[in-house]
Amino acid sequence: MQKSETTTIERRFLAPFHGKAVSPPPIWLMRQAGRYLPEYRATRAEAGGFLNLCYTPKLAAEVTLQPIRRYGFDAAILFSDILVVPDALGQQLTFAEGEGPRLDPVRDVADLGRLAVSNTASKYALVWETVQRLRQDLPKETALIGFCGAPWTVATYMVQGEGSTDQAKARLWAYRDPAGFQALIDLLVETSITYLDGQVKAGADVLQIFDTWAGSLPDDQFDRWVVEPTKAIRAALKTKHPNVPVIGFPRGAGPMAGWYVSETGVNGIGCDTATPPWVMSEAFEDEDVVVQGNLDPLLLVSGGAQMDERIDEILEEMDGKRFIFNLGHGIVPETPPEHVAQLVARVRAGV
Ligand code: 1CP
Repeated sequence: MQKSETTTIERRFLAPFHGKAVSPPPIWLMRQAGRYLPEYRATRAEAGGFLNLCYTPKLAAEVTLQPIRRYGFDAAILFSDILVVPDALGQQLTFAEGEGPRLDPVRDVADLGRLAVSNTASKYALVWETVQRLRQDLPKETALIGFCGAPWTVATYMVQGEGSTDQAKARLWAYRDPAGFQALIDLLVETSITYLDGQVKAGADVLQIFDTWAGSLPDDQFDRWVVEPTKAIRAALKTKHPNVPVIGFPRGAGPMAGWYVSETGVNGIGCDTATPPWVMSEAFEDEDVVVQGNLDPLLLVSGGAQMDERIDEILEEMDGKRFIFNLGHGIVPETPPEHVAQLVARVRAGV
């Protein structure tokens, strides 16, 4: 008890989740470890491939720490990928150099027979070991974020077999055979709870659920495949770990974001690039939720006065609110590392 009280005070990242707005706001960036950093590229080469990197706790912990050493972010995010979950379930996954992920697609209920939650133990154990190492190696003032992909977004990759712009194959399965698609989603809900529970037991302070493709569904489908599964995961974790905040990132949810927050019970809402700062500031006022967002990752690439102006606009709009500064989506490989330093300095200088 005493230990958790101490850590809460030491990690200012957690203050907004305890009802306290802090100024300047805590800052971390989605995909803060990655190809824009030369030291990441070196460690990835040492690992001999992306999945090896995810499953080698020493190296995964190392790349998690790299952006913390450079920029002193208020939170580190476990280095892994949302597609570790289908891989652990038994779906064949590869990451070829310079290409996106490729999976042996699941297209119907019969294909689900190839997957099992009982397959996951050895691979999840490696991720949990990474979390354990991180909790030991991180500065004590740095919070540690664990994560998973939301069932809907993970399912879009499992069904399509690769990244896509419209998630057509998953949407069509969901529309044509909702009961069958529900079986896939239920499997993902169950295994995501196990996976996140293990991350918390290993030392994660906060969890984020990435729903990158939430915005590809119309409202009724959004309710069934985005809201309901997230609500189930959130509820199960609340029973196990009532004090561990969960941040949802339903990218592209637009006007459904408020409903997502109130229905799922998430403690933080990640706002995407298209959310106007005044909406971030006003739309969630009636909810007990921390707002996170939302600088355009491409403004971080371009940098300069335009970036500075937008940072200031976000800071001014969110001043006095329970807010965490972030991008509106993940950092891109073209980002100059010195622009990240400039962003952090500007946010830390305050409004
Ligand atoms: O070659 C490489 O080094 C691979 C590039 C890469 C990296 C650095 C991939 C492949 N994944 C990651 C790490 C990663 N992915 C993290 C690490 C922690 C961090 O620093 O933030 C996280 C949280 C993710 C999450 C992730 N993976 C998402 C959700 C967030 C988002 O950006 O939308 C998604 C959709 C993925 C799938 C994925 N993994 C990798 C790629 C290139 C993709 C996208 C594929 C596509 O849609 O085409």
